Formats: sequence, C-alpha cells, structure tokens
Amino acid sequence: MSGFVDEAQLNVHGGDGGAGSVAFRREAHVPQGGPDGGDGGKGGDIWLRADRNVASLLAFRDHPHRRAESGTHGSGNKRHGHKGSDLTVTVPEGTTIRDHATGEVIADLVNHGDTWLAARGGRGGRGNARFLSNARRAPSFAEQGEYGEERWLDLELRLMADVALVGFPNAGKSTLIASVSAAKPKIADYPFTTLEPNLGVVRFRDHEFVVADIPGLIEGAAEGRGLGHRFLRHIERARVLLVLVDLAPVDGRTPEDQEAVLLDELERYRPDLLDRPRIVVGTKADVATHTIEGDDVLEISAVTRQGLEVLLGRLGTVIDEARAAEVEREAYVVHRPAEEGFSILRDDDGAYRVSGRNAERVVAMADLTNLEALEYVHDRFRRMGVERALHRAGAREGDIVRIGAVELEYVEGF
Ligand SMILES: Nc1nc2c(ncn2[C@@H]2O[C@H](COP(=O)(O)OP(=O)(O)OP(=O)(O)O)[C@@H](O)[C@H]2O)c(=O)[nH]1
Ligand SMILES: [Mg+2]
Repeated sequence: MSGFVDEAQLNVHGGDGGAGSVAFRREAHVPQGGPDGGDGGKGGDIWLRADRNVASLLAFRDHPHRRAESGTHGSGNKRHGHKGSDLTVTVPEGTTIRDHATGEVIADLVNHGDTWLAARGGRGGRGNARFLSNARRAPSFAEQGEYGEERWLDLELRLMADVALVGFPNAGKSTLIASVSAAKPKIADYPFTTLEPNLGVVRFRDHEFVVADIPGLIEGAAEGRGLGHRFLRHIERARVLLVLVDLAPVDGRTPEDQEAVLLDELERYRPDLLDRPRIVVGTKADVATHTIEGDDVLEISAVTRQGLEVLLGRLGTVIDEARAAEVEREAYVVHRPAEEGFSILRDDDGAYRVSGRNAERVVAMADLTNLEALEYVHDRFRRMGVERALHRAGAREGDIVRIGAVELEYVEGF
C-alpha cells in the first residue's frame, strides 16, 4: 500500500452567494412599475464525510483546495438565482479535524457516514423587491451575495481497527496478517520491512474484524526512535492489542524481555493503552529457540499454521466483548460557537472595530457605493444597537469605524 498519508491540510471554501438584482416592472401605461429584482442564490456548502472506502488522506497532499459552487445572481421579474451545489469531501474513518489557525479540534469523523459542515456557502443577496416600504417606494439598491466561508483545516488520521499488531521489527506481524486475511504486505527477513500500516479484514467462523499491521516498534519509539513512533497513533483507536514476541529472535532477546519493552513504549506514549484488552502471542513456533511461560500463552507459526485457529477464535471473543462494552463509539464532537452579538474594540490607531458575524454580514453584503444602500446599512445598525454601542464606546463625529474589510466614518446622531 504505497501512498499512505495520515496528515494533510485542507482548504475549504464555501460557494459565494449570488447578488440580488435591481429591476422594475415594466407595464404598458404604467410609467414607473414597482421593484421586482429577485434574490441571488445561496452558495453551496462543503461537507466532510467519513467513508470506509477511503484508505488515507493522500487525495489532499498535492491538491488541498476544495470549493463549492457559487449561487447565481437574481434577475428581474422576481426571478431568484440558483443555489450553488453542495460539495461532499470524503475522508477515511478516524479522521480528526483541527482548525489550522487555533489548533483546536473541531470535529472527529469516527464512523462511516459521520458528516460535518466544514464551510458554509454565502447567503444570496436580496433583490430590490425586498426593500420596498412605505418610505421607500422605488429602492434603487440590492444586496451583494455574501462570500462563502473559507478556512484551512488540519486533518489527522488515526486508523480504526479492531486489532493492532504490536511487535519488534521482524517479529512476523506482516506474515501473520497475510496468512489470516487478504492483505498482501511485503514480507522479508530484515527489520523495518513494513513502512506503512496495512489493514486486513479477517473472517473467521461468525467473526469479522479489521486488523492493522503497524511498522515495528523499538526501544525508545515513544521518544522518536525508529519508525514506529510515527505510527503509534494508529494503535490509539484499536479495541484490542495483539502483542507479538519472536520465539526465534536474531538478537537473542527473550520473549519476556520483548514484551516488557513493548509495553513500556506503549505506556510512555499513552498510559491508558495498557488498560486496553491485549493478547500476547509467540511467533515462529516452528523454529523457536525460546519458549514463553504461562497458562494463557499462545504460540503460533504462520508457516505451519500452528495455533492460528486458536488465536483467531480468542481474538473474536475478546473483540466481541470489547464491542459489547462500548455504549457507542463516541460520536463526533463539533465545537463551533455561534456568534450572535457583536463587540467593539479599539484598533492600535484608535479606530473602532466592530466584530460579530451579523454586523459584518450587513456591510459585506451591501453595495456601499450606493447612497441609499448605505442609508439602509445605517438603519440596520441603528436597530441592532451598533450605533448606540459605538457612541457609548466614545466614538465621535468623523472617527473611523472598521467592520470586516470595510472602513466607515462615524456620523453623530445619524
Ligand atoms: N519460520 C518462520 N518464519 C517466519 C514466521 N513468521 C514470519 N517469519 C519470517 O520472519 C521474517 C520477518 O517477517 P515479517 O512478517 O516481515 O516481520 P514484520 O514483523 O512484519 O517485520 P517489520 O515489517 O520489519 O516490522 C520473514 O523472513 C518471515 O518469513 C513463522 O511463523 N515461521
Ligand atoms: Mg512487516
């Protein structure tokens, strides 16, 4: 399996909203028809969805940008623009998503089908027909569409498997997965043959489970030695750990010693890994130079198939127990505070800054070159309480007020 990628950055950009239209009815014998400009269509949203058929984050490595379709503009006769299509981006099961700017975890797409709204499309602008009022019989303005949301996300994959194989390099992990599943990893008589995790599906009697073959661990892995440390994260989500110790080790290290070192590395990486159900098994029983003590000990040979059935049966039972003990795998967490109000701060140069999704939206969508539209913005701000809050914050005639990307001049008692 070449091209396994477990970290990637992704830039998501929702579609922009279409602009509202400025138009007036034309009828015979009516000199000045009413406003009939339609609204712009909403921009498409971007969704991330976990899919068990996606193996890694490779798709994003060279192509990190995803953009949803924009809405189209409104037009006369109250014709509304079309909504831009949503875009669904599939990621592997077990993908954790962080905000690139803050590092904060915002979603964890664990199970097949988990879906998360990654970037909202912009609202469509309202057409001038919407701004008809007693005071404004012939509105000469409409709203621009809102820009779609855009941001960078950090994706991290931690494989979802029922069993993770943990062992020194050359212990026989890949040989085992190849002999019990359809996986075809590279196998060779030297350490560090496996450079990327492999998944295999095991079907045994009425059990079915996923096994992850992880590159070998060595002493010091938790501190970054060898290759294994890069892959320890793929052990984190396994239900059961299968610890493989070599009964014919090239370096003569006893099976007990191998087990002690492996468990120590797991503990140093994440102490709660030791609370995970685990089975210890001796490999290469057909050429063993060592034995392991204990009643519960399994010895296998992938060559003669000795012990494989016993091992699979035991794994099946432990996995069933682990599955039953789970209430439900934790659903995805989404943390995205809704910004309702607005706040006013002073920039370094003394200008006032108004922040808040709604206030920013009002100016972002207005065509500020149109006087009437500007008046409408002021009107909205008055109603939202922005003008009053600015006054309380000390703003006076002629002061600069920044909202989103726009600079306005404060007008007293407007
Ligand atoms: N005789 C015998 N040889 C085995 C058995 N299992 C594995 N081997 C041999 O041991 C060597 C290492 O096997 P791998 O499966 O590549 O070991 P690994 O644990 O995946 O090693 P890394 O990928 O380097 O971590 C190969 O030469 C295998 O043929 C076994 O049951 N009996
Ligand atoms: Mg291997």
